[in-house]
Amino acid sequence: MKVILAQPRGFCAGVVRAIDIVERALDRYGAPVYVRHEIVHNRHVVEALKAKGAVFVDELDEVPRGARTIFSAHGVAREVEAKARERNLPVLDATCPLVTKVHMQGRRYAAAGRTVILIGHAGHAEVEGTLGQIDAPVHLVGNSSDVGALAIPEHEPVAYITQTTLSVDDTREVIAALEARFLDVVGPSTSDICYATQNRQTAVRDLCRVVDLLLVVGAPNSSNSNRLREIGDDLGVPSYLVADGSSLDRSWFSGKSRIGLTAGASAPDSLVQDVIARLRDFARIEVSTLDGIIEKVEFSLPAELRHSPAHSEAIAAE
Ligand code: 0CH
Ligand code: SF4
Repeated sequence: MKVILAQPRGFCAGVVRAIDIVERALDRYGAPVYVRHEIVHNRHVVEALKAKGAVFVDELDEVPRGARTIFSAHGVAREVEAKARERNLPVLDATCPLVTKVHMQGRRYAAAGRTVILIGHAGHAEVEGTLGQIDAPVHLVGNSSDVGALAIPEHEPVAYITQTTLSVDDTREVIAALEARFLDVVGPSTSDICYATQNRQTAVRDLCRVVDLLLVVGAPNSSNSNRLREIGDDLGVPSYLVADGSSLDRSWFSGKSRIGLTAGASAPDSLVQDVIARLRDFARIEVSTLDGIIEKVEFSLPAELRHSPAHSEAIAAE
């Protein structure tokens, strides 16, 4: 079997930064440090950090007063920030700067008198955070049929913002529906879908032209990973979201000779290697990488952590 890897795949700059923040906080302040929500949506990453002394909580009520607390890469609502102040928690914010940019954009549109529409998936952590970062009513739409149901007059000035990890194609359709429904619509030139999401989706599309089965390494609750699997399915390539090598089912590969392999932005490379090792149990394989974009994006760390050693590469390899 040929195994062809997508380029780019795996960790994005926001995930590297978020994991570094937890690692460096542990180094600098010692265990425990508390993390609200999974730092990124990957159980292996969470378990590796837990083993080093991070304590993951769903809500800030579970954090002892005054204890060092980290917000996840997906961002939080303003009421969560307020709760942290009320409980006197020293906070390190691992919200990806590209998510923060969407918060600021939404606030700017609201301040300019526009009704803000967020394109995103109800209940997702990033969407909850973005809805709660704008001090004005925000309307959430998940797809183009939700646009028809919006209780906003057609002449009202509206602006859209988006979740960062959506399908580029689906979002284009929702924006077209908004433009058809409202007379005065503004939004970011393409959308707020981030560079990493777009690049990984383009790479999967290219990969699907040359493979007859697609494996996406990622967690079931990872939005960007799910979108990669859907692209494969939409292109008629049988596609599976797998947590690691143990998720593979030998029967999937019967009659398949070219296996595409990619990973969501929150999936460490060690899990990709684990999948490759498992494939070796099934057949003799030859591994190559399809040409694609080389990413060079890096985000700076909070000032108080800049001088501690970096660790995300170690986590990626664990
Ligand atoms: O793709 P989602 O947003 O579910 O998150 P993830 O899998 O943790 O990947 C990192 C993206 C974080 C926020 O954009
Ligand atoms: Fe940031 Fe994009 Fe990565 Fe999300 S997927 S953490 S927005 S770079």
